[in-house]
Amino acid sequence: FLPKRNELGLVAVGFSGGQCKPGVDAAPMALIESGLVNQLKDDLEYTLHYDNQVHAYSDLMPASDPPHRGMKNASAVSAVTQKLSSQVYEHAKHGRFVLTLGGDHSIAIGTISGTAKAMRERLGRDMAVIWVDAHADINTPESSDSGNIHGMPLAFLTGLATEEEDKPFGWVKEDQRVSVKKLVYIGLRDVDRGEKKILRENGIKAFSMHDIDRHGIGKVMDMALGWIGRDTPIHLSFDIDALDPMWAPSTGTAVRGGLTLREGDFIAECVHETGSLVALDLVEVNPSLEEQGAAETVRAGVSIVRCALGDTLL
Ligand code: B3U
Ligand code: MN
Ligand code: MN
Repeated sequence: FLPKRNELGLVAVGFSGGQCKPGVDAAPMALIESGLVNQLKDDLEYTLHYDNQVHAYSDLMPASDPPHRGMKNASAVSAVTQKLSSQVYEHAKHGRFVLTLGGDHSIAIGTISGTAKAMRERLGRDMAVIWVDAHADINTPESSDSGNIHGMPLAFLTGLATEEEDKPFGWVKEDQRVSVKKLVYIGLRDVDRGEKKILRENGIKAFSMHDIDRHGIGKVMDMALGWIGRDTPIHLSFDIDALDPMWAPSTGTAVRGGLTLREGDFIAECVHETGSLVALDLVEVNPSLEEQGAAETVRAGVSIVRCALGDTLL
């Protein structure tokens, strides 16, 4: 069920409406300008399917976007993720590996719904999600204190939060969802109280920074991949704030005590080695924050993507 060897679909998403800080929309261009796309073509020998544009989806922006169940920019995030879902689905349906460059983490509502549906259709299998992040991003609109949708994507993707109406997120249907049993977290260290309850009550597998300190990243990856099992397509959603601010300072909600860059790369390498990785999101790089560290944060993002796409040290 592997993606066709070296066929890569790229979607660049310049969208920041899932949170309140401008600048995260500039990340795709910064990543591409730093040479990422050329490296994937030249060093890693991918055949690229890319429409050569950073999507801002301006035509989809609503004239007004009042709060809905406490969610900020609900109509905008809904419209963007629904469109993105079909873009990602198209790539995955053709057997391409799908790389999405964000943007804030709300865009995962689009990417994961797209790949989950394509994997069900192509392989008749439920997809697993590895979510690498300082945060759990599984608040329901009601449990969220911030109202920022980048803290909620997994609630809509797992069906823990639902909507009757098509808008904002009722369009995410059963065949586009992932099971809570097939979700694995790595790197957590800033989880809201309501989210801890959600993780506990649903038996969701999570490896926090404490677990990484205790077992080491090697053992944690063995356990994470063991939980998912073989021959299960995997979507890796990588929030750059999983890395310690020492390596990735330019991100909206940096939290100290995170992964080293090498640990982040190792996670990506291990997931690549399974041969089951079908898609990668890289999100929350914000080059306008901590300007001193912007270049370094972009470099860290490039490194993670290269590792997930098969770059090796030797
Ligand atoms: N859990 C908080 C904070 C947060 C989530 N994701 C990020 N920050 N990047 C929230 O707003 O839901
Ligand atoms: Mn996140
Ligand atoms: Mn985060």
